Amino acid sequence: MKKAVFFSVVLFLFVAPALADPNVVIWVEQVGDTNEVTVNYDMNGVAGEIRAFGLDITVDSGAIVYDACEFEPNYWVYPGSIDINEEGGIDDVGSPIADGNEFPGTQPGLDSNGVTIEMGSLYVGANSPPSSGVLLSIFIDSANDCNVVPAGNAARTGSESPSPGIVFKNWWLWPHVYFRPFRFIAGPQGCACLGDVSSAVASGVPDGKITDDDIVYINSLLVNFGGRKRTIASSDSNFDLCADVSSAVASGVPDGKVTDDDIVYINSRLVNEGGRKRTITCP
Ligand SMILES: [Ca+2]
Ligand SMILES: [Ca+2]
Repeated sequence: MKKAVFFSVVLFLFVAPALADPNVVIWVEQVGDTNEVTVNYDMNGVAGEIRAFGLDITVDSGAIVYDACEFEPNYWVYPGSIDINEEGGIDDVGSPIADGNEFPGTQPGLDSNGVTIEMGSLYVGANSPPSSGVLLSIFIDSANDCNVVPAGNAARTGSESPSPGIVFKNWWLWPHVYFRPFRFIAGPQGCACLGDVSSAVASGVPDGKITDDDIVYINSLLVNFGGRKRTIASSDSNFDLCADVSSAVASGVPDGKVTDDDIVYINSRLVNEGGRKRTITCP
């Protein structure tokens, strides 16, 4: 018994300084000028300290969260919807986005002003999740600037956790959690004219008009891989805000990535005139 107490004290002395105030930070951040917002965590250098997250991410000013992706693979356990069979096998891993109709206190889900996230990890020791990183990305559709607010969802993590929405490995250290909101800036910034990315097939400098040269230039960015063109995510160094003009071949709404759909959309606007594509002058 004395040994157990001694080791607990020694463990506390070694671990506690690493968890000095502020212990854990959860924050959100817009990716450049895009409609992507990353949800980030920092365990202050203690890998694996957070065993599970139960978070609400909400937006205001009429904005909606229309997609979520790029989930941190170390937090792949989705307790709200995982389906485990009688043999203990997993029939369905489920979804990190909680069902808004499941029980009170849950955000409505995608295509609304809020989502509830449930993500847990079973990994320990050297395999523990990194001490900081991106937990997931959400995508926001908003005509106006809006606040993106992360918060703990106490109902998802139970009363044993000292901080609502977070399950700690070393709960007895009572780490503090700080949630930091972010002001999302709506609309394209730094792009005067969607679709105008180049003045010639290889320049990459906008010239105030949309022509076939812009299409050829975007096409050159989408290098073929096995016959399929790649996707340029907003985090990619080749991402060009002005090249993201559409989410589908006919939508005309940017979606935070450049794909062949953007090319098809621009092409559809350049109506053929006597076999030659027209020029669209930027406003
Ligand atoms: Ca151009
Ligand atoms: Ca696009």
